[in-house]
Formats: sequence, structure tokens, C-alpha cells
Amino acid sequence: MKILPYAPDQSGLAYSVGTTLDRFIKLKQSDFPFASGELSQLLRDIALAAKIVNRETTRAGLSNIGGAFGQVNVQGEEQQKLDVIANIRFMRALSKGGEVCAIVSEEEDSVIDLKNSSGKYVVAIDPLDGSSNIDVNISIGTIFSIYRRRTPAGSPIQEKDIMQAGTEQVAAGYVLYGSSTMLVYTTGRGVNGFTYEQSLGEFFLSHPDIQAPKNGEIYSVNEGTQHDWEEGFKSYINQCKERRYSARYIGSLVADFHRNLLKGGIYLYPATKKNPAGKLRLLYEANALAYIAEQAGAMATDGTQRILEILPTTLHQRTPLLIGSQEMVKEAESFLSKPA
Ligand code: FDP
Repeated sequence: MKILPYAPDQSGLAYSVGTTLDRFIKLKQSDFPFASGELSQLLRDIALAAKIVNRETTRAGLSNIGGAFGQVNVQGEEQQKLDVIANIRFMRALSKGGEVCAIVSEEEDSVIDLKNSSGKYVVAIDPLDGSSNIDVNISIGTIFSIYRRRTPAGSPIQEKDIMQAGTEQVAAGYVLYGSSTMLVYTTGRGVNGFTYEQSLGEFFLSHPDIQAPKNGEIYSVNEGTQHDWEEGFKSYINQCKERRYSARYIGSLVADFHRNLLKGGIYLYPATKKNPAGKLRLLYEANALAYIAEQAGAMATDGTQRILEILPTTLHQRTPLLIGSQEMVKEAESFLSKPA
């Protein structure tokens, strides 16, 4: 019997499909010497729910899952059916996995105790971001943050398990349901992006070690609210125009953030009269993207303070957000008035 060592094919007849998310997660597990594999499993659970939500969003126009659900969430916003569906999908995946003890979701008034007190992790999630774009076939997303609980596994969930600053995140990511579906995440060792291959039902590594450009020429802001902006903010946006920067605003935070992360740019959602504390939610929107931004060499602030250092005091706390290329965020910040 002849035994030969495996020689990878050189013919080019069957191109390599690349590294799957699963394999990548497994390879990276060794970055964490004492990891027991639970965080890896948790990321896989999120990826599974993302695939299901991707399926739902792509057939939204065909099935009866578009439009309003008929209820208002804790933010006072009308829930769309797909908001509710995505929430159910992620809750289900996270509760079945066994690694998570509690979830904070945009769609739930309170913290949801999964009655799985042995779970080490707490997840904060916006299951479907950019809801106003669902029915018009424009990119939407999912945003998630993962924290290690502070109290010992096995004990009841406490406020200190939930109300943690963004600096305490052990992982964060987003899924973009766009012209292709992507999952981008960090565990604090750089940022990697995976594109969903529909026919194989797998995410493949497509954007390894994402590095955000230090500067850019795109600004993303809802200019319809400009009469509510403080003077410094108005001057910054005027400067963007004087410099002939491109205005790009989709109105789905994930999509606007993702574009600026790859191309260089800044996303801004300031305090307005309608939303004096800003519109975006600290726990399940700003923190995750701020962590990813910093890991990719970009920056995120509320105008005066690093987003990741804000200590949350309420579950659905809002924050102004300036996020994107470092030089742009620093410059925008320099235009804003400092608190007395
Ligand atoms: P939406 O309310 O549609 O879910 O998360 C809030 C968010 O979208 C962001 O995704 C988006 O960037 C922003 O709000 C859009 O707000 P405006 O409509 O006020 O511009």
C-alpha cells in the first residue's frame, strides 16, 4: 500500500472557498488561553440567528412579514413585524445555546433573564437596526455587544451584570443585510468581516483585519434636523461642505457605519431638540460600534467623552454619537462646545 502526503491542488480548477466563520472562530479560540469555548459557541449562535434573519429579510416582500406590527416599543417607536421576528430569532438562539444568562434588547422594556444562571455572558442587542428602511428594501442590520457577567455564574442576575461600560465588552459585532450579507466582529484583537455565501449557507472570511482609514471625505448625518443643532455642529458640517466632502446618509446606522469604516468617513447623530440626549442607544448600538471602531483604528465619542467610557445608568440610555475616521472625529469634536 502506497501512502502519499496531501498536496494541495495547484491546477486552479476548483477555486478555494476560503475560511468559514466556524473555522475562524475555532482557530482564534487559542487567543484566549483560559477560554472554555463558550464565547465561540455564543458567536456561532449569533451567526445562526443572523442567517435566519437574513432569510426573513430577503423574502419580506413575498410573505406577510412587512409593515407595522401594531405595537410601540419602550422607545416609543412603532415596531415593525421584522423587528419583532428578529428579536424572537436572536432570543431563541441565545437562550438555547446556554452561554448567556441575560439579554438586553431594543425590543424589550426590561432585562430578559434566560433562567440559565450558569451562563457566563450578558448580551445587549438591537435585533434589527434601521427599521424605517425595512419596507423599502434598503440595507438594515443587527448590532450586538457581549459582556462577561460580574456576579458568579449560578447566582441571580444583578444590575452590575448589565450596567457595564463599553470598555468591558468581550466581543461585539454587527450583521449588515445589504447587497450582500456580512457579519463583522471583534473580540478585542482586531476586526474581521465575513460575507454570507447563500448557496453554501456559510459566512466566509472576506475582510480580514479591517483597518479604518485615518481620514476620509464622507460625512453622514440627518441634515433634516440641522435647525436643532448647536452652532459648533453646524459649523463642522458647513466645513464638510466647503471641502466638498460627499454626503451619504442611509438612515441605517450599521450600513452608514460600515461604509465609513471601509472607505473613511464620519457618522454623526448629535443631540437635537427632539432627542436632547441624542437618539442612539448606548448599550446596544453605540458601544458595539465604538468597540469595533477603536479596534479598527477609528474613533467614537459623544462629543466630549469616549463612548466606551460612559457608565450606563439606564437600560435604554441614549447618547449623541460621532464615529468614524480618527482625524474626522477629532476635528468634529473640536468644533463642539465643551460642557461648563
Ligand atoms: P431606526 O430608527 O430606523 O431604527 O437605531 C436608530 C436608527 O434607525 C439608526 O439606524 C439610524 O441611523 C437612525 O436611527 C436614523 O434616524 P433618523 O431617521 O432620525 O435620521
